[in-house]
Amino acid sequence: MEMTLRWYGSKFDTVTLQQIRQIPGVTGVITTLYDTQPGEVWSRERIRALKDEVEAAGLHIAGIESVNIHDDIKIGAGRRDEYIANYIQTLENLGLEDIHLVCYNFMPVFDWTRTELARVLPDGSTALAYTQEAVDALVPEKMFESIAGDMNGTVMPGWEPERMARVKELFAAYKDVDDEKLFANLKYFLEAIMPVCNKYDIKMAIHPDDPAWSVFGLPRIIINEENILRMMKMVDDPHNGVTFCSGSYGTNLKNDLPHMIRSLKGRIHFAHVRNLKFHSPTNFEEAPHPSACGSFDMYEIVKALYDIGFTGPIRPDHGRSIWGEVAMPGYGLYDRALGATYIEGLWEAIEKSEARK
Ligand SMILES: [Mn+2]
Repeated sequence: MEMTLRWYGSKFDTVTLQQIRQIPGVTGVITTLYDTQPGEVWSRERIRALKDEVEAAGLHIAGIESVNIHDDIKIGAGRRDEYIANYIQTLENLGLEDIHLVCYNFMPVFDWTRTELARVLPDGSTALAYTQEAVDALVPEKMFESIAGDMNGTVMPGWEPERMARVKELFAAYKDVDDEKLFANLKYFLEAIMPVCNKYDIKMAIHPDDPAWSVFGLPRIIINEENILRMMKMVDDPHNGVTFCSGSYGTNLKNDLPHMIRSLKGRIHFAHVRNLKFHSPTNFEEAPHPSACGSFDMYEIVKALYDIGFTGPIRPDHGRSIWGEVAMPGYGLYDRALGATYIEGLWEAIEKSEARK
């Protein structure tokens, strides 16, 4: 595995490449052109400039998170074929710049959903949190308003104000899309992009829906082992792979995370490793990474990744806000740095104990 950190670019991120470089063991970043819109072609020049900037700081681009998918592709309507052609062009440009990993998601309307961005924990730190009760009490158009005040002036991925202004319209566009239709539209998209992925060896890594169940009546398909294995089979190409995100699949306590990892051997291209602490099955917060701080056995998760021979990038996922840091919620420096070194420690211990057997 390679330890990485997500970085939104110097115009958007409160964390600098120089700071990331000083986290022990971190050699790469997972980044994006954050100011591009879904459906837009990423130019080679802009990709090259991003790469040069990262490399000048002594790091490299380990992958892109995300190249977002236009809603027309997910809905299977409108200008879908034009947007797929643009997506293929973007993949080609990434391939020409020697970038071989792309994370994306196929969630309708909302990306990840949290109901609090700064739940105060007993130690005074703050974390993102979710309760189903809070979602049930909201109409979707109010979702953005309810959390916008806690964004610390940042723009959060999937929650761009321009997009949220169109929420009502988007809901109407998805009204005939159920799980089966969404699967079919995902298959159509993947079949169209696999040739360019094969040509440039670009690993596509779908991120799970978060939380891993339907919110506001919208279809959600990347939520459990059965569905993700269905997706792997429906386009059976190693470039059609997975971002294994423990904190997203883990929102549903029925998901056996180590078992899922083992069942996806060869298809996990990227891993987000993080812990959650549950107060009830539908009330949880994003905990510090160590097992002792949350509900997951992080050793078992990392061990499963080790056992399947995982060689891709890992990143610590959302961190808490600690030590007074003001950053994009979930994406401060300090707690993610602690998470990175903790995961590295688990990995080293597993590797050495396995070597001595
Ligand atoms: Mn994730």
